[in-house]
Order: sequence, then C-alpha cells, then structure tokens
Amino acid sequence: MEEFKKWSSFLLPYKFALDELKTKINIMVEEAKYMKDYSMIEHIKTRLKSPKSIISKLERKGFSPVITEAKNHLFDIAGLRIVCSFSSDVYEIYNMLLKRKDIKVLEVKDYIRFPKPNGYQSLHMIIEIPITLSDRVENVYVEIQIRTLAMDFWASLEHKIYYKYNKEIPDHLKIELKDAADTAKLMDEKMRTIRDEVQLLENSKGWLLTPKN
Ligand code: 0O2
Repeated sequence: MEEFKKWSSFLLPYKFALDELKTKINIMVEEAKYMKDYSMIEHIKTRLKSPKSIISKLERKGFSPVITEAKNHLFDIAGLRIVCSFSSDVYEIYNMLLKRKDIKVLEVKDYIRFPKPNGYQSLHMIIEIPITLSDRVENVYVEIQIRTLAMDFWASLEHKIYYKYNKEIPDHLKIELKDAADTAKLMDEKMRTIRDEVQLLENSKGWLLTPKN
C-alpha cells in the first residue's frame, strides 16, 4: 500500500472515534439541558493530527516516525475540545464523562486547579473508546480538553502568538500573557457570580421576571 493510503487508513478509526464521541457528548448535554434549562456547552471542536504533525511529534519525543509507534505512543492524534459557559460546567461535564461505561478514562490533567506557569487553563483527559469496524473492534485514544469560553479565548490567541514568535517570546510579553490569563480567570469568576445571583433571584418568591419583548 502506498504511504498516503497507509496513513489514511490508520487515521480512519480516530476520525470515527471523534464522530462517536461528539455524538455521545451532544446527547449527554442535551439531556442535561432539560434539567437545567440552559446548555452547558458553547461549542465542540474536533481535530485530527495530520501525518506530518504526527511524524514531527514522534521525532520530537524520540520515537521512529512510523505508524506502529504513533499508535502505541501518541494519545492526542484525535482531539476533542469542549468549550463551556461556566467553570462549574467544565467539572460537571468531566464528572459525566467519568461515570460513562462506554469510555475509559486513562489520564486527567487539571490545568484549571493547577494552571501552567504561562497561565494556560484547561481540563485535559485521555480516554479510550472502542470503535467497531467491519472486521474488528479497535480501542482508540482521544484527548479531550474541557474549558470555558474565557480560557479558550486566551489559549487560542496565545497559541497563535507563541507560534508566530517561533516558540520564543520576550519576557515582558510572557508577563503580559500571564496577566491576560489572570484577567480571563477573573472574568469567569465574575460571570459565575452574576449567574448565581440571577438564579437566586429567579428562585426567590419576591422576584417577578419581566418578560423580554
Ligand atoms: P495542538 O495544535 O493544540 O494539538 P504532549 O501532548 O505530550 O506534547 P503534554 O504537555 O504532555 O504534551 O500535553 P498536555 O499538557 O496535555 O497539552 C497538550 C495540548 O494542550 C496541546 O496540544 C495544546 O492543545 C494544549 N496546550 C497545552 N499547553 C498549552 C499552552 O500553554 N498554551 C496553549 N495555547 N495550549 C496548550 P499540542 O499538540 O501542543 O497543540
């Protein structure tokens, strides 16, 4: 089989894993919406690493740039990002995923409770999901990242800046970025407080909701 076809066929189960997982999460969240009256998720994004970036990651980690090594040593070939409204939603979705019998959680990194020194915040999980193919069942790894809109805003822009400066940025910009991450954190806290106060008002008897036109 020519090289391109080999990689395409290797990546197919990862694509199916993302499709299945996205459907499962959408069902889970839609079901929860009936109880809460709002959706915990703003959006879900999936991405499949390209053969080129798989090979460069393998080389960076000291493995041979071949499919078997990618299969055994890379856990983020398939990536799914869940962007939530509030930080409490991040943990609620995380707990829902932990309880599921149809996926296996292999690793968790909580960069929300323990942010990276640059300010990066997100909850990461490596999970394993069985994918039924025509001739076999394949267990596929997926990296799930769960974070709020504010965390996502910061991470997306930091990613661009970081790569633009070819992985080295001046110290004063690092400080500015960390400041921006702290601001994103404050914004999350503020929005959560406002949401909690509005909920209290809604629940209290004296509160009459003025209908919106
Ligand atoms: P991309 O293009 O987003 O996929 P490893 O995965 O082994 O190389 P590590 O540190 O064990 O690295 O994994 P970790 O900490 O779980 O982070 C992996 C992914 O998290 C990254 O994937 C990013 O998506 C995201 N991430 C981690 N740290 C940062 C950060 O400081 N800033 C931003 N913007 N994103 C971060 P990739 O493959 O590097 O990139």
